[in-house]
Amino acid sequence: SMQCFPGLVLALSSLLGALALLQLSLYLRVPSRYGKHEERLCRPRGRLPARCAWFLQELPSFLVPALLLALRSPPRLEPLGCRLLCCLFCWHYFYRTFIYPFFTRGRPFPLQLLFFGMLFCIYNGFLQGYYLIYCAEYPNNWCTDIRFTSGLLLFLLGMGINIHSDLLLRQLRKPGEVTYKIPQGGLFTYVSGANYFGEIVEWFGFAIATWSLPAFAFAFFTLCCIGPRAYHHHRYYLKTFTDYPKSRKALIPFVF
Ligand code: NDX
Repeated sequence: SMQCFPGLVLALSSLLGALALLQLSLYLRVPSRYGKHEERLCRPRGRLPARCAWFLQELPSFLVPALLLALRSPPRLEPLGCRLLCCLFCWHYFYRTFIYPFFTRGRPFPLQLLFFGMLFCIYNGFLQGYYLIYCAEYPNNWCTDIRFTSGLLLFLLGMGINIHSDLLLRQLRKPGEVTYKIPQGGLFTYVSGANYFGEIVEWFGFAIATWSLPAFAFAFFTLCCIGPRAYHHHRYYLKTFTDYPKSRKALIPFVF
């Protein structure tokens, strides 16, 4: 049966950190080619409806840790590492897999990116789940530790911002529409990438609550992946809409 190999966790986390840097170097100048940054000439054959694409892409991040959790035997008594924290991760991906895709009004998604996205979700789902279920050990009073409580709070706050902002974006379009408009309301009042800001806060909260290398590596990856994307969205809006709110920042309210 499976057990904890600290070397494996270290290796996988380091590779995730390296991927984050690769991502940053690739996408700082040019945005990743999906959504509003996709080239017009892309063959329609190489795409899948947004609904299927997001469902398939994010499913492994829910399924892999959920299966690891279900197959863990004998069940651990420590409730925190094994259950609550892993369930937080699964909870996010439950939303992203089973709720978000069914309401999205996004454009068809490129198959090639879907493939890499899925690989990424398998990798990260395994790393986070494996670490929390087989390796993590917390003292009995971790529930009252400032890292756990503040991290959990940030996680919930970020998730709330992310879901609310996703909803505001969706409401910009009628079903079947594919045009872009200026997002309004919520945190979009302050930043162009309100959904991304929420997601980043969420995963840094998760990292603090779990106080673990894999979770910090993932939070860093998220920052390197969607941070530049928020910046490219911002530039796109400034270029496209002459009446775009001047005081709005790219990612961090009042700062950047
Ligand atoms: N999926 C995370 N890398 C990614 C997919 C792409 O969950 O090869 C990372 C995720 C993947 C990426 C994933 C990993 C790295 C990959 C990358 C592709 C290349 C890259 C594989 C897995 C890679 C290396 C080199 C390392 C191998 O038509 P539309 O689609 O634009 O419509 C949009 C709509 N909308 C508007 N509608 C009207 N008016 C406007 N002005 C609008 N603006 C937007 O709203 C969409 O339907 C919707 C949201 O659009 P957008 O662009 O704001 O968000 P999007 O990027 O689609 O993300 C959706 C949500 C969001 O909440 C975000 O926080 C979360 O997913 N997310 C996204 C990416 C990664 C991630 C979270 C994470 O790292 N945690």
